[in-house]
Amino acid sequence: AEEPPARIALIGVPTDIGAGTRGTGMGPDALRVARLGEAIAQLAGPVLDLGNLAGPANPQRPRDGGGFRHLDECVQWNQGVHDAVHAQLQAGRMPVMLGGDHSLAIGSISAVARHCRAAGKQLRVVWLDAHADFNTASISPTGNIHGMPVACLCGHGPAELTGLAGHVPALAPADIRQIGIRSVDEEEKRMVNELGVEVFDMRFIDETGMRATLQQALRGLEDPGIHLHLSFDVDFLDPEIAPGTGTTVRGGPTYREAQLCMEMIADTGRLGSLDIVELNPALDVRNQTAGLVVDLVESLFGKSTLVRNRGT
Ligand code: 6HN
Ligand code: MN
Ligand code: MN
Ligand code: MN
Repeated sequence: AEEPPARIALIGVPTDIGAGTRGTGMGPDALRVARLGEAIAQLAGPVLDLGNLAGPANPQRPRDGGGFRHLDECVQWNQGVHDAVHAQLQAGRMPVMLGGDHSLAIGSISAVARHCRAAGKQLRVVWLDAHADFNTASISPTGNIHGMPVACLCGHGPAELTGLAGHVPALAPADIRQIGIRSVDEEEKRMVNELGVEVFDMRFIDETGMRATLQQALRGLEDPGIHLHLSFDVDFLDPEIAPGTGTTVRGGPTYREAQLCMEMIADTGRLGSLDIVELNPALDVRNQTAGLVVDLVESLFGKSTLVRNRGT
């Protein structure tokens, strides 16, 4: 019998252009070595691995006069990501980004936003991260663009990055849910609060529990007209279980909390696109963080720990 056509496409984005610490450029291959594609295929059917996108090398420059590090190179990478993601969505496949640092979410989510607008779908973004990634060049303490993607998507940033979707902003703050947040710069906090992004920070998760947090964050996803994009920054996880990333922050979700989070997202049935970002093999221990990510992605694609189906 002939193989059914692939409904899922892996896109490698081997760059650390937006990060302060080098090494996320090796993320895509570390995920392949940990057998990400095979794991997804077991659960969700044939997967097409498109290999790695190409883009400029990391020149390791300091901040420019505008406050950015590597803006031109970051724009080039994101144009490539945008085009690749848009093409896969048009072909009816779910794009899965193998990052790469988190700046690539500007390219991927702008493409998803453009696709949703044309298809009459409503976009919802769930952002799993220790950080809010809501800096602009003028308030960023580092100039690293991986700390700026959410601001860019909401229209706050340079035109080359805010305009990729063809409409500005690509994303309304009301369409974002951030979960796991525990490190936000002072000025960045003001931005997040002024724009009214829904943030389920670690204090909220501690006090409310992961289950009730996710129930709130995923509210409204029953509507079949919704496309859910998940942007999964590996530093969301507690560094005790996920050392292989550059900007670790203590006090993150445990293994089981993260797994429940993925299981509940899987239960919505709305996942339409995915970024896996900030995995840094140069900081990892025997590829264990990559292995953990594959494990969590299995839950995201429906691998269940339920012994008996309780009909939710
Ligand atoms: N990430 N808020 C810090 C900055 O440099 O803007 C850290 C950003 C980390 C970004 O992990 O995707
Ligand atoms: Mn991030
Ligand atoms: Mn982060
Ligand atoms: Mn990070």
